[in-house]
Amino acid sequence: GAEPTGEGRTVAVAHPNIALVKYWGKRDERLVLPFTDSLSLTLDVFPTTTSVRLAPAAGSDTVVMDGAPARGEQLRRVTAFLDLVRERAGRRERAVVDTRNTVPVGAGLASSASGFAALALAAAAVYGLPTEPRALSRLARRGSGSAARSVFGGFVVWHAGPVDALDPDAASYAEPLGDAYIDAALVAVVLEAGPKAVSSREAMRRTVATSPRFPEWVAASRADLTRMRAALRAGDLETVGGIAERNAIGMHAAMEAASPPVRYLTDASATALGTVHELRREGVGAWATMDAGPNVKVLCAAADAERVAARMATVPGARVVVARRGPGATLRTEG
Ligand code: 2P0
Repeated sequence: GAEPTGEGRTVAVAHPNIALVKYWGKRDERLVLPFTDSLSLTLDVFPTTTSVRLAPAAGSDTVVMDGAPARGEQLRRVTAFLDLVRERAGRRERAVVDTRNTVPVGAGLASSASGFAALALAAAAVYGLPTEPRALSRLARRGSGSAARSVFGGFVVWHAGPVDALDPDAASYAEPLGDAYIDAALVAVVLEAGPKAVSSREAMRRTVATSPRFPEWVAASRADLTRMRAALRAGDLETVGGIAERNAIGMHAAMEAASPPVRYLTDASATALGTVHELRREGVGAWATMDAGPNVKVLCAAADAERVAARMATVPGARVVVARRGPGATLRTEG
């Protein structure tokens, strides 16, 4: 484990990631095991900074999120995660967690990915669990699936692991792609910063249980992953972008076919998508991806980022943020 910093606090920083081949649907809810492998890019914007310190005299955990006490489902998820860490570490002390996001929580900009990656690292360090990246990725996965990927920087693949694995928990982890030869940017088009109506957890559950399009989504996703890995190796941004855009549309089609339907995309999202298509018609390499919210992220070459951002800023109500390849989760040494 790492040395605690400051007043017995350990501080970790992690960044969000955006999937180019999406994770949508769990085959095991308790262990957070997905149906499919997914592939993402960790960003250099919107970090989450989380400090954890032990509170041996306390009877319960204290969780502060962006300066206010966490409650309800958020508090329950953090406490459940800390219970798992304590169980593995054979420890009983409660903790004080203070977490600060720089992105609106619950708005489809992956705050749970950066959040649980940072919490996993800080908590593992404080309670004396291994902080080696693969173990950390597996641990972060239990907090939130996409957090398994934010442990690493750059392009990352999260393995679902074989369905018949003897130890499925050990077989599902993320790792960085050492052979992705693309200098990409992601232009985040923030259309709405409010919390979402349906959590991605619930939306996934509903899609798996009721969408007749879920099986075709799983099959398409497998093919997308194989082809995308080859395109990343070949440095072929056009193929990467085309796969990413179709993969995202396929995920949204699967959830819109659920009952009741899950619809995250709005008229503003459609307008932003139209602008991306316009850019392509003009010969600019730009491809859209959308997650569990109305915001649109535009993949392009790093060299085109400012041009793409300027055009996306013409979408009414849009706030645009340019992101590039970001780092994995790190412990911050203070002072
Ligand atoms: C992804 N998303 O691959 C997909 C695409 C949103 C759309 O992972 O239930 O917060 O905590 O495992 O990771 C968002 O869901 O879900 C997500 P849980 P998570 O990025």
